[in-house]
Amino acid sequence: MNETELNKLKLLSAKIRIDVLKMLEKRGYGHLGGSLSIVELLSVLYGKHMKYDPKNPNWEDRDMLVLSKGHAGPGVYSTLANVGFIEKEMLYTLNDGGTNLPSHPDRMKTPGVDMTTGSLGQGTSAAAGIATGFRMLGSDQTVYLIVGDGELNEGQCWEAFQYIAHNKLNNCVVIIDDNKKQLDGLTKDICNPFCIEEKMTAFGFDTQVVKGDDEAAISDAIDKCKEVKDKAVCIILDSIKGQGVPFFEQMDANHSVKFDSDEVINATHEAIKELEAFVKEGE
Ligand SMILES: Cc1ncc(C[n+]2csc(CCOP(=O)(O)OP(=O)(O)O)c2C)c(N)n1
Ligand SMILES: [Mg+2]
Repeated sequence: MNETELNKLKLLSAKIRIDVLKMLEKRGYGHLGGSLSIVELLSVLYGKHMKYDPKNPNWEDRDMLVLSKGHAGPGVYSTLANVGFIEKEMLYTLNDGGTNLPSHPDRMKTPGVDMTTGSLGQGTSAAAGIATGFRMLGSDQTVYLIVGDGELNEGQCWEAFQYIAHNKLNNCVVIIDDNKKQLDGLTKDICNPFCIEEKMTAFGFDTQVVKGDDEAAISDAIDKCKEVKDKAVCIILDSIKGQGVPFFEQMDANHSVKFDSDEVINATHEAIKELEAFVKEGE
């Protein structure tokens, strides 16, 4: 990837991160850690790889995203606002009564949301079904599936992975956000997934591991997935829960954060200030 393209993605990552922070602060609470760990991934997907039309969200030939770890909805909403699917003001309606931005994605409510998710595990089967549909239609569309490392506790994930691998559905890019934490602690302490890379390889996937904050590496990994023929593909994101904001990276309980203390609010404002300066300099 050339420097201009990389800079464009880094700017998009910064803008997505800013809006996640702003919308959650405005709400007063929310799923911060797992939204921030996929910011660079979302930037690379929507900034470079995915085929979509914000003016026509239901365009039949689009690529699709299934955010199986649906609680990271704010990450996706912020992305959709930055690529033109929704207005930025809408971000501040998160979780309001009657909102079109529920905390977990709902494809009937939000333009650009391709699958309703939130009950962990279920998005994996939905993506497997979508990929099967694309295959049956002879379409070259791709579905990108984002799964959490804690979500791997759900047996349904492994059924879906086995199906995807067996059917060599390389039009379903399985991306596991290995941010090492789940709701209430470290994934390895709660239900150890052991080596996810070895597991996915054993399940029959062509598996790559990339740093979760490295747009160029993530993009290269997606390019490599496109070259794999006759085999399912998996990317493991070696990410950090709370990624990109040192204060939140270091916070122990950063799954759902309350913005009710000066410490949290000041750290949020400081991060937004730095990110906005980065965007200003880059544009
Ligand atoms: C079936 C189901 N059980 C429990 C929950 C509650 N829940 C929401 S997020 C979460 C932890 C998920 O951890 P992980 O997949 O690692 O997500 P991340 O670290 O990316 O936030 C849990 C248990 C849920 N949404 N669905
Ligand atoms: Mg996790």
